[in-house]
This record gives sequence, C-alpha cells and structure tokens, in this order.
Amino acid sequence: MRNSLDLPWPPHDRHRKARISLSPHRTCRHRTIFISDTHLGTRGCKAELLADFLSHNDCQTLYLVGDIVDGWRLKKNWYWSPSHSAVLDAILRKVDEGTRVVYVPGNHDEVFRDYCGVSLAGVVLRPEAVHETADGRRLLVIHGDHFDGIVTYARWLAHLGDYAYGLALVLNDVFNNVRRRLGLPYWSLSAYLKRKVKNAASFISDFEHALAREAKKRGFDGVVAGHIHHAETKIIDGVLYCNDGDWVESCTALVEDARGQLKILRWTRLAAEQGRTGESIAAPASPAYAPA
Ligand SMILES: [Mn+2]
Repeated sequence: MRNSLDLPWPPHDRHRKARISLSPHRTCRHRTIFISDTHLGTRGCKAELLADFLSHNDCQTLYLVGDIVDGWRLKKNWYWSPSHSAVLDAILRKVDEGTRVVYVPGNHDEVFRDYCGVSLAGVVLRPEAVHETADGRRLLVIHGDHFDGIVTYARWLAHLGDYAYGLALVLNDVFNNVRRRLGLPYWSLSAYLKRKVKNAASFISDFEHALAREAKKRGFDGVVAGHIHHAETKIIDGVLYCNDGDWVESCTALVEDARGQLKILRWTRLAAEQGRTGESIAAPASPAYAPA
C-alpha cells in the first residue's frame, strides 16, 4: 500500500512551494535580464505578459537583444494596443529607476542600427554589447541575424576554414543590404524554416554553433543571442551559448543572479497570476563551467 508520507507529491514541484510562499505582488531582483524578439507592433507579441514580466522583475542592467519593435520600415499590418504601450512604459520606468538599459537592434528593428552609439530616452543603443557576469565572464551580446544566412552551409564551410567562413558572413550582409535597397524584407528565417521543417533542428544547431564559434574566435567566454526564437543555455566547444528566446510564442527571458548564474525564465500566464516567480526551464548554465 502506498504511504503518502513517504511519497512527496507532486514530485519535484519546486515551483508550487515558491508560489505559495510569495505574495502576488512580489518583485524579483536579478542582476541582469536579457530579452529579445518581442516584436512589438505585431499581433503576435504577447505584450500583456511581457509588461507583467517587466513590472515584476527588476535588474541592474536590462539588455534588449533585438527585434524589439517590428514593422517600423514596412508599415503594413502595423498593430498597436495599450498593452504594447505598457511594455514601453515599463522599460522607460526602469530607466527612470536607474536601470541601465542597453538596446542591441536586430533585423526587424534594423532602423535603429543607424542610431547605434547614441542614447535614446536614456536607452543606450549598440550594434553589439559586451556583458561581464558577476563571476567575471565576458559575454558577447548580439541579436544573431548576421549568422543565419550562413548556417545552412555551416557544414561545408567548416571544412573550408576561417577565411571562407568570414567571407560568407560578409556576403550575407551584402545580400541583405541589396534586398533592403530593393525594398525586400530581410531574408526570412521563419519562411525558410516553414519550407524546411524537417531540417529545423539542424538549422538551430548550426546557428548555435556559428554563434559559439564567433564568440570563441573573438576571445569571449560566451555569447547571448536571440533571433531564432529558441531559448537555450549550453556549453558549445568550451563556450557558453545562451539564447533568451522570444515573446511571440515562448515568453522567455534570460536572467543572471548576483553570483553570475544564468538561467531561462518562462513567464507563463500561470506564473504571472499565481506567483510571479516565473517558471525556470533550464538549470543554471553549466555550474561546472570555470572561466578561463
Ligand atoms: Mn531577428
């Protein structure tokens, strides 16, 4: 007969405890928050949840890792609601409260790339950023779209070596600059994935390896990216690869605690309503990892 005293139920439910012990209006403190691919200005953006997340999670530094606003250039299908304004309000409130907010534009908000180096309403714009974790690791913070044009060829490029790889990076930029001048959108990753669903897993893997390779080549301990809407923390070839996911489907953020541990939070409706702690979907990035 089952003895309920011996069997903790539900098993491994760390979050239930946290939800009960927290007041519904508790604010979580993090050292750093990374979010990207919010796609404000589109119907797909989960702006209500995002505004809720921002107002219940504080940090010293907030990185906006690209594709934050969508459709500044192509105005058709522009969509805006009060919840989208609430997201901007929440970000600007953080600026007022002393949070350092760094905006690294992506391909959907590339119009802001022209303003990199300046500060807009207290938000610092950068083509890419360098983040130093509490435990001294240097992370390259970059949206990642520069790499998606080459990852389909990553396998044979790997055989050709660094020169061909660097050349492919440049060609992808040239290719997309030409598309932009012709009024065409950035070469679409999602359209590509829809055509090649069977290869989506290897596409993601190639993207991750391309980013890790770039970080390693430039002497960083790791990289934080977005763009592919696939949250992840892992070690690739001795380099920490993090992707903060998106706010169109998964509603995820990458957060760093005071000790420099990084993990992904998924801000579900349930988390927002019950505990505002978020649901941790990844263990802290490689506790065994020691900075070089
Ligand atoms: Mn993107």
